[in-house]
Parts: sequence; C-alpha cells; structure tokens
Amino acid sequence: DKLVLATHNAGKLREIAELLAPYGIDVVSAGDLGLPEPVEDGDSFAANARIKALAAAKGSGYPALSDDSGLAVVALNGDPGIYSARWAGPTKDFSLAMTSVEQALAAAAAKGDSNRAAYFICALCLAWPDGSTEVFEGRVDGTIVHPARGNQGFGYDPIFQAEGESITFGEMDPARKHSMSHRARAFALLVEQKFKA
Ligand code: ITT
Repeated sequence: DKLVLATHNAGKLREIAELLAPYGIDVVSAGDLGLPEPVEDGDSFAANARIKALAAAKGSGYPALSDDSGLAVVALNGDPGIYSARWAGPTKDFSLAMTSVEQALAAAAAKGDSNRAAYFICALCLAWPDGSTEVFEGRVDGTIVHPARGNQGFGYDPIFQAEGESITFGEMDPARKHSMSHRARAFALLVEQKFKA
C-alpha cells in the first residue's frame, strides 16, 4: 500500500524517507500528488500534525504521515516553538530565523537570563482516510550555539548542539543525526507500535 508523506518541507521529506527506507514502504509526497497545504491553526505540535495528516489522508484516499516540529528555547518561554517555520518569514530564510533566536537570547541575557537550553520537538501523525489518527512525539535536548556551524540538515540545525555533543546538527552526517534526533525518536515509537505488531 501507499503512504502519503504530508509535508512540503524538503528537509523533512528527505529525513522521513531515510527513516522509512528500511521498511520498504511505497511513499509519495503530498506535493507530488498536488495536495494543497492545509491551514495550520492548531495550538500544539500534535494538533498541527493531525491537521496535516488528516488533510492528506482525506485528500488522497491513502494513509498519510505528517511531521509537525520545531525548536523550543527555554529562555524564550518555548519560542519559536510551533511558529518555528514562520520565524523564517515568507522567503523561508533560516539564517534570518537563527539571527532572531540569537537576538532574543541576547535580550534575555541582558535581563539576567543567560540560559541557552533548547529542545527540538517532533510530532508525527499517522492518519487514515476514515479520519482516525495516531500521534508519536520525540524530543532532543541541547543548547543554542553562536555562531552557527555546519551546512548539513536544514532549518535551525546549525545553531543546535545536542546534550553531550561537541558538534551541531548542522555539522552531523544524517546517520548520526538519526541516532538522536527528535524526529528519529518519534519515528522509533511509531515503528515500535505500528510496524512490529
Ligand atoms: P510542513 O508543514 O509542510 O511539514 P513546515 O516547514 O511548514 O513544513 P513546520 O510547521 O512543522 O513545518 O515547521 C517546523 C520548522 O521547525 C521547520 O521549518 C524547521 O525549520 C524547524 N525544524 C523542525 N525539525 C527540524 C530539524 O530536524 N532541524 C532543524 N530545524 C527543524
């Protein structure tokens, strides 16, 4: 059977395809099917993941897998959080988004909070055309570094260093990122519950 990957983000598509590769599942992206992007107006990663997976499953008639994810910075009360994509603006400029994070952290430090802790969250949602859904969440903790380092991965990877690591996600090869990332951890839960029944 076919699985629709309900994302229009090239970086996520690549990582999800890599994570799914060992399972021999026939995947197609929502973009390739010409499915429109639904309005993401949920108030959590899980809610937005449900919106995207349901839209793709109902629009295609196939099961769909979505990914809603983002970077939460502790000193910024969890921002950019579910607005992580929006911080990059309409041109999806993540150097702008990373600069905004650093400026906000500098402002927090000037007020006495120099905590640079942050975490990535990933909510994966599997949805079926009948409207049923299941969500799997993963998280990885780390710190925000400055300046940004590396050009692997996507999004905020160059400013995120996972706990216990000396290189950023932007400097990691994909296999190493998959050994610890929020997306890989959410995926491990999905596999455990759906593929090994
Ligand atoms: P879709 O909704 O089409 O899937 P999107 O980019 O709009 O794509 P989100 O609303 O979930 O997706 O935004 C999540 C943002 O968080 C994403 O654009 C990245 O910049 C960032 N992000 C998520 N996972 C990341 C990762 O592994 N590394 C770096 N940045 C990540």
